[in-house]
Amino acid sequence: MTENRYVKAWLDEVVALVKPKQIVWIDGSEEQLAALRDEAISTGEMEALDSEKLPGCLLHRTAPNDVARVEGRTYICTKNQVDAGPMNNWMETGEMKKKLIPLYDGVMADRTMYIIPYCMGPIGSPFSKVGIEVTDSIYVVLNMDIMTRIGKKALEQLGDSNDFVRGLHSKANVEEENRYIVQFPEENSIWSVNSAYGGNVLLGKKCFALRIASYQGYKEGWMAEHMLILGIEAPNGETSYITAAFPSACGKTNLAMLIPPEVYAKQGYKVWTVGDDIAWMHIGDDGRLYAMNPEAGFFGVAPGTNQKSNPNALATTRRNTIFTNVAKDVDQNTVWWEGLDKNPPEHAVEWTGKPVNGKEWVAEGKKLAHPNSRFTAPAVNCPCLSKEFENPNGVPVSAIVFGGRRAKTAPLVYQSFDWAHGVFVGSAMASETTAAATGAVGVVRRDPMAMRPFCGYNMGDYFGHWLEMGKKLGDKAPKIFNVNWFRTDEEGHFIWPGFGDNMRVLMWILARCRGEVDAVETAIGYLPKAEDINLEGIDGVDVETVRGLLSVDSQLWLEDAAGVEELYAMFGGRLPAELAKQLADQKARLSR
Ligand code: OXD
Ligand code: MN
Repeated sequence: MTENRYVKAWLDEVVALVKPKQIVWIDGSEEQLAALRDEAISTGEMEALDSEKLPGCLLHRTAPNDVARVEGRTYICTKNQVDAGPMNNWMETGEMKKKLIPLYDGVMADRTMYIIPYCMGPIGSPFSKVGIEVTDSIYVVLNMDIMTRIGKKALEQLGDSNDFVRGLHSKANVEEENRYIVQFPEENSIWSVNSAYGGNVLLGKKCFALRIASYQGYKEGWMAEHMLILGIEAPNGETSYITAAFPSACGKTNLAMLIPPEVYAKQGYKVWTVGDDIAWMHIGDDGRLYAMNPEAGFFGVAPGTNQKSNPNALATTRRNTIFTNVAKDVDQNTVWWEGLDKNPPEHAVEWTGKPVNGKEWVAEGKKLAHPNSRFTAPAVNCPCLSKEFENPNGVPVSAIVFGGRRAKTAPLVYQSFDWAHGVFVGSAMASETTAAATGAVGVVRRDPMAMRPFCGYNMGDYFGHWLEMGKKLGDKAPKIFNVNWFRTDEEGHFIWPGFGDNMRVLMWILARCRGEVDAVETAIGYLPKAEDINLEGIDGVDVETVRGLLSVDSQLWLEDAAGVEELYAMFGGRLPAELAKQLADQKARLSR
């Protein structure tokens, strides 16, 4: 399908290693994809769902040992360990290849090898980048079709260039003890083996668009971030864009697709989604920062998605969607997950494939869907998709928002003093862990810029890159904020209602960007006056509640600063001096 000599030479090496029974190039045609869907259904790899209620939708179950990203087995391999940094697992490039080659040797001898050319970002954009993923999984092909732009058009975008990411995936025997997700940023390549779960195997997503791309951005002067992108259109038709970084499963998809509360809807405000997970950001010709979503679909967490929390996401999943590890409603031939509604199907198949009485199962406190079960849905299905989604230049960013799940410390919202302080705020991010990765849930861990599992190089250098970008942007830099929707009361209940009401906070953020509202200067940054958060029509929250949500406890913040100090100590000489100074200044302000 291509005459590109770099592609051909690499594929020759791959074929010699995996020794496939058969090779199939994915051209992106609907005929080919339809045939693959039929094949997956006929082998039982996928199940077709009700053609009226969920047309074009499929259900897939992964091995029960393979349901989330495996951070412990994810590596950044470089020549020198210091270039991967202290927050990544590392092995020297050659050593890792020696370990992995036997796992790939002949692994496709009785399988078809699919070659998927794909493009991250709109076809024709100068900021898009091409990857080629080799895989032995039809599930991967069909997911990549939704999540990226695949086939001939991606090869055309590549032309005869050598600038493509080489991705080699084999599900092999899905053995946990031999599972490796390995990035070689210095070689533009990714090797993934013994997994068949989304984030480990859809190599365009976390592996390329964050880990490899963050390194490319460092080298080339742009940024790859774990951020949603949304636009708020004012009644006068002007749209302002916000990007926001939150750790996995902290509601990025919900925020990106929020429904404006009545108070704004009736005035004519609209919210548009550009992306829900990843932003590639470049400095535009006018000196502003522009964000583009490199993906073409949403790989969202299913549990908790419902008509109230995120009607746009739910609508997006009603067609041509792949569901992974959710429960099946046998009578309807549809899907169900915790939080979809209060009515689990009686006649159900739970996520590992066992037929059960769903009502009894749930009543016994057991999960019908896996907590990290997912939908893979095409962006074009989304009712609030921005008309700028395919804009080759992306959208201009007014504000960058950081946020995590913090029961106590962080207030509802605050603004950094300036860009460098904003980089400090992002670097100090922490959050309680979720089910998106294997390991304990609910433990506070530091997750700078929500990039801890996704930064493809030394995070000290990454902080330095952020500071450099700020210098280049100068007074055109977006303003930087921090939010926390997750403060809890004494009984552990969330105080802020979240979801659509988060727009009230975003409106304060945009008013700050336009210089329309003043703020209170505190030790940690600029906080809103409680009465400047619009509460018209909100349920159960008054100005006193907001005052509580905005309180800053210096003692807790000093304890938090000790956590930041520990984090910074990990980077040694690679920590930018500016950040050490920011931390010292913040501690001094808190102790005053
Ligand atoms: C995701 C994640 O799948 O962050 O987006 O885990
Ligand atoms: Mn994510």
